[in-house]
Amino acid sequence: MTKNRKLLDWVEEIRELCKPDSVYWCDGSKEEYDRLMNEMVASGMAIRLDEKKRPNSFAFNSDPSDVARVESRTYIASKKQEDAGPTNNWIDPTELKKTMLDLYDGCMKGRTLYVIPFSMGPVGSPIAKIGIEITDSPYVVTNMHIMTRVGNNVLEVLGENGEFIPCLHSVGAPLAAGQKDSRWPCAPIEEKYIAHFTDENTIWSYGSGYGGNALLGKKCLALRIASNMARHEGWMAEHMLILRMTNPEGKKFHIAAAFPSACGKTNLAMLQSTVEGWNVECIGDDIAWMKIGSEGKLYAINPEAGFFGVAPGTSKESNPMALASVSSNAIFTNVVVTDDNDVWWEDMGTECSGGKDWLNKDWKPGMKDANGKKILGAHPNSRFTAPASQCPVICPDWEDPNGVPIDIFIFGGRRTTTIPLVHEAFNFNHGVYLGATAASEPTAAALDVVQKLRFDPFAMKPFIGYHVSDYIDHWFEMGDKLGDQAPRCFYVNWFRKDEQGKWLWPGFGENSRVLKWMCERVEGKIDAVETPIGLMPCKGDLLLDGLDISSEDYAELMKVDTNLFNKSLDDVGEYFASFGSNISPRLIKELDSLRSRLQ
Ligand code: SAT
Ligand code: MN
Repeated sequence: MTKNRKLLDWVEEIRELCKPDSVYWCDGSKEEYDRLMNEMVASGMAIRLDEKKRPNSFAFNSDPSDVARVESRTYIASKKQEDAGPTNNWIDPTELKKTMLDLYDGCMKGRTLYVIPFSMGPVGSPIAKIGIEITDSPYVVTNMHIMTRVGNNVLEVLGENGEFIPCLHSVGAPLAAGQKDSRWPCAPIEEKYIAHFTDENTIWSYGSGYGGNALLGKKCLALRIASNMARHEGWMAEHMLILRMTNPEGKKFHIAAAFPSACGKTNLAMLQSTVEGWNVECIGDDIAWMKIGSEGKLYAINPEAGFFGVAPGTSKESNPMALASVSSNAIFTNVVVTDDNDVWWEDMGTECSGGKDWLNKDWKPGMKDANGKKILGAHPNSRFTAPASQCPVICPDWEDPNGVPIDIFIFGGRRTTTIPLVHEAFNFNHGVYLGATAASEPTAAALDVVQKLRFDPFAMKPFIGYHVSDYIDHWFEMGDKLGDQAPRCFYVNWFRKDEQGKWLWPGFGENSRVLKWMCERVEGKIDAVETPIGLMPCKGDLLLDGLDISSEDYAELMKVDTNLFNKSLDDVGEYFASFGSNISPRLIKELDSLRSRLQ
C-alpha cells in the first residue's frame, strides 16, 4: 500500500465524488486478472474462448454506440483557447469541470472503484512516466494489465512524494439498488467526454468503455498529455512504430515510423523481411517516446506493453506475427465468436461456418440485411489486446530502459498517385516538412477525380495535445538540438496504383527492400538521385530481384510528375493557412523552396 499523500487524498476525493460501493487497489497479479475475468464471465460480460484453441483468452461485445474513439467528444481543456489550436476541440476548463463533476457525482453507485497504478515505459526507466487510472470498469483493468505495466512495483517507484498523472475514468452508468448491469455499460454519446486538462496534466474520461477513450495510458496519456510534457521538457511523444533492422554484417538500424490509420503500421512493425540476411524485429507498433541520450543521439522507448490492434484484415498473409501474438492470453472486442468458441474476423484468411457477430447475434458468412447489403461479422474497428512479449519477433531489447538509438524516421500516407514509393529528405528541416504534410486520399476513388487530401501531420492530428504550429516548431527545435545526430528522414507510399488501378508495389514483407535502401543510405554506402522533391534511389540500388515488376511499372512507381505534384501544393498551402498566424516560418520556407525546385 502506498504512503503517497497526494495519491491517497486523490483516491479519497474521487471516492466521495463517485460514490462506488467499494474501492479496490490493483496489484497487477495474474491472480487478479484471472479473478476479474472469471467475474466478467459469470456476469455475462465476457465469453471464455475454447481453452485448447485459444488458451486464457476472452471475447467482449461492446454497446453498438461505443465502438471507437470519439474525436467529436475529445477535448483539450487548456486555460487559453489558442493553446489548443485548430486541430483540437476546446472548452474552458472551469466550465468543463463543472459539467463533468455533475456527471461524476454518484456515477459509480453499485460498482467497484478500481485504482490502477501503471507505468508507461519499463518501470523505473528514465523515459517512463507513472499514471494512476481510477476506473469502474473491470474490462479496463484487464486491458490495462496487458497494455501497460501495472503493479505494486509502480507504487514503489512512485514513493511517498513522486509525481503521477491522474487519469479518472467512468463508464457513466451507475446502478440502482438491485438493478442488473448491462453487458457493456456506457453513457449516451452526448454525455461522453474525453477531457485533457493540459495545464495540470490531468485526464478525465466519462461515458465510454472503448479503446483509447477508456484505456487512458494510450492516446490520452502517452500522446496528448505526453506531447505537451515533451514540448516543455525537450523530448518527443510520437504516434510511431519502432523497429530494428539488422544487416548481414550484424549492424543494427533503428527505425521509427508514423503513418495515419489504415496504412499498415502494425504490419510494418512486425514485418518479415524478404531480403536475405536482413532481419527485422519489433519494438513497438503504436507509440514512441524519445529523448536525447548518450552521444547526443535520440533514444526511443515503446511506452506500452501490449498491442491493441485492429483485427479485421489480420491474416497469415498480412501479419502472421500479429496472429501468433494473439494465440493465447488475448482479449478480443467486437469480433465474431465462432460456433466452436474461437474468434474470426473479415479477411482473417480462414473459413468460418458461423457463430455470433459483434452484436452477439447469430451470424453466418454471406448474410445480407434487408437492403441486400452484406452484414459484417466483426466490427471494422474490432480489436485484439495481446502482450507484446508474445510477438515471436519482439526485439530482445524492447524493454531496455534507456531505449534504442533512432537512425531513421519514416513518414507516409495512402496515395494512389503523385507520391513515389520512397524519397529521402535533403535534411532534417525538409524531413519536418515531409512529416507535417503527410496526407492520405479519402478513399480509393477514381484516379481522374481531383479530390482533397486528408492531412494528418506526423499521423498526430487527433493526438497533438497543443497547438499544431507549436508542435511543428518543436520538431524543428529538436532538429536544432540533435544537429548531425538527427535521424535521417524518409517518406514512403506503399499504395501507388497504375492507370488501370493495379497496385504497383507488392507491399507487406517486400517493404523490407525499401528499408534496406534507407539503411544503406544511412551507412553512406550508396548515392541517391537528386530530384525536386528529395533524394531517390539510383538505378539498381533498390533491390528488385525476384519481384515481378516490369521496368515500365517501376518507372511509374517512382515517377514524379511535377505538374501533378505542383497541384497538390495548393492543398498544402490551404492546409497551412488553417494553422493561423503563428505558423512556423521554417515550414513556409520549406514549402516555398519546394515550389521553386518544381518550377
Ligand atoms: O482506440 S485507440 O485510440 O486505442 C486505437 C486507435 O484509435 O488507434
Ligand atoms: Mn494508433
